[in-house]
Amino acid sequence: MDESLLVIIPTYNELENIVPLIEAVFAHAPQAHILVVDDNSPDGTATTVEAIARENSSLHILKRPGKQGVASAFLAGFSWGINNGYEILLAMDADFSHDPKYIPAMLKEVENADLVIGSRNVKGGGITNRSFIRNILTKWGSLYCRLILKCPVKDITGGYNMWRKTTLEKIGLESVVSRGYSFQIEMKYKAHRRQCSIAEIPIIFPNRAKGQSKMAGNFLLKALMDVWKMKNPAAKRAGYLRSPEELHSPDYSRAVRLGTNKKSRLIIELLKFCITGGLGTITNLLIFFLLVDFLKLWEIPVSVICFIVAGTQNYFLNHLWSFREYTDKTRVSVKKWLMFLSGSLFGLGINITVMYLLVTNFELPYKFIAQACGIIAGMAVNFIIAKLIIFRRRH
Ligand SMILES: Nc1nc2c(ncn2[C@@H]2O[C@H](COP(=O)(O)OP(=O)(O)OP(=O)(O)O)[C@@H](O)[C@H]2O)c(=O)[nH]1
Ligand SMILES: [Mg+2]
Repeated sequence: MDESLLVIIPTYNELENIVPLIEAVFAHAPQAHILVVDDNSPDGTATTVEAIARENSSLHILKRPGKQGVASAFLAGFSWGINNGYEILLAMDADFSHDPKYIPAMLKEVENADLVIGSRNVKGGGITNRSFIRNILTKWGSLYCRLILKCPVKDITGGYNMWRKTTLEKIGLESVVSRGYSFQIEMKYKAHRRQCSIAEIPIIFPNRAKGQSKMAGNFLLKALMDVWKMKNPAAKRAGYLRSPEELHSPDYSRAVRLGTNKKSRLIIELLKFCITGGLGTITNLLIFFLLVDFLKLWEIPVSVICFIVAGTQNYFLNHLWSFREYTDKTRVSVKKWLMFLSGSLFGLGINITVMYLLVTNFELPYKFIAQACGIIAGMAVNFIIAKLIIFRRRH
């Protein structure tokens, strides 16, 4: 393969990894050029790379003034590579999760493909040293995206990808709006939609050994929501399938920020609210079990205690997590806490009323259906009270 190869590595505080990684890339692909895209890492990653680049003309650095996120770093790297005439562009992380030993195999594969993915989800690939939960999320997350987008890629969230310049041009970098994990999904989905041929080769993906992760946990949750926006016709509304002219209009980025985020934010808040409610229920049951079954205390006052403790936990979790964009994290107000407990009590009232009305007025095959409807109605009322009254957005 004699087409020119550029390896693009975004960095933010990767001082511990970057030098050995550069050496490893050159060891496995001596003909390659490397572009490090650094966002002014406080640990001085850029200074170290610059020192090596002075001695080695195959190493380049793109310095940006501040942290702008990994997706934007890749896009900047791709543009730089295309403008400088590289034919093959390989994106990889700096933390050794993407082992450079796979580069020769990827190069071989890209001879007959428009995009080659270093894949954790094909036979022979996998993840090591990562928590069970993250493994499951990676596998099921990819499957979920595949089903929704009807896109056959098995590792759609992965970031170790070898692109032909022509593939990136077909996608149109200016049309890519996603950030975080969604960026990886959008790029591959667009390649698939533009009829590009996609190959996946197995890679073993170890967790990062050195340095700190910069990926926020909620990026994954956001990515799971974003896939719905990538589909037609929602995609058009959300800006995923805009024409280049529209993308360059001054109102565009604002429209995308406001338009796309509103709905997905509501869904994320609702999900977080439900998770918080579930955790509250567990706390409630645990205390009840300890006090009533172990200590043999009287059920009725214990129920009240359980309600107050679980309600308080819910209030704090919603304050700090579910609605954190609206709340001033340093200020927890007693008034709002009491309002939250009253709201929960009201929700409980709705729950019991709905359940009672259903049981007395309808012939249900199972009574728990009535209770389930009651819970949903109670939760919905609780959520509305929390969102519109207790954690209302402040201007
Ligand atoms: N230029 C630039 N690079 C970034 C930024 N955020 C992360 N990176 C780099 O992007 C790559 C991926 O980031 P990671 O923190 O490893 O994200 P991740 O692989 O999803 O998370 P872990 O599995 O926990 O490591 C690494 O090389 C980071 O240094 C950023 O804002 N700007
Ligand atoms: Mg990583």
